[in-house]
Amino acid sequence: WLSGRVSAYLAAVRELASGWASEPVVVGTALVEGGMLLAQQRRYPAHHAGSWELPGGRVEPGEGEPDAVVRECREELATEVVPLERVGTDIPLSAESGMLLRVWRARLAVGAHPPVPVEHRALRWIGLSRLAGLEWLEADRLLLDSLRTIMVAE
Ligand code: 9L3
Ligand code: MG
Repeated sequence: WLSGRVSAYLAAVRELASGWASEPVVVGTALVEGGMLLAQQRRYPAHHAGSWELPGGRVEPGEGEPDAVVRECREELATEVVPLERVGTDIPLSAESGMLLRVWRARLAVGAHPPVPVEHRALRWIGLSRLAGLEWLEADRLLLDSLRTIMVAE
């Protein structure tokens, strides 16, 4: 009886530890409509304020990346999106945090409301010609070539 309880306990500890070991992921959303990409301007923290990024945020424990994309777009844009596929490579957010940015291409769901800036300073639909001129967060800027590719393919 005792050894059964001990091994069940050890299995639970092992499962917890594997969750801790995995790298935290931040999802970004490449929402492209009619060849235009949606960018949003951060309000906080201070060192990011005024810079532009793809909508998104941290994946919660036990949450899938596409589900996180849908949830973040509901929270930040008050709209409904459909995640389609990954765009570009994993981008390390900073050496200390160990977080990775993983971007998903998405479309607005049929009948979805137009996105609005719920917690951000502004939203902007960006065409190819203005993509490079925007003041992107460093991590997002590294994805511009991949973003161009999906905008052209639209
Ligand atoms: N981040 C960078 N690029 C993005 C997103 C959505 C997030 N496109 C960075 C900024 C923050 C961290 O990831 O340091 C967590 O994002 P959030 O939860 O503040 O949106
Ligand atoms: Mg966010």
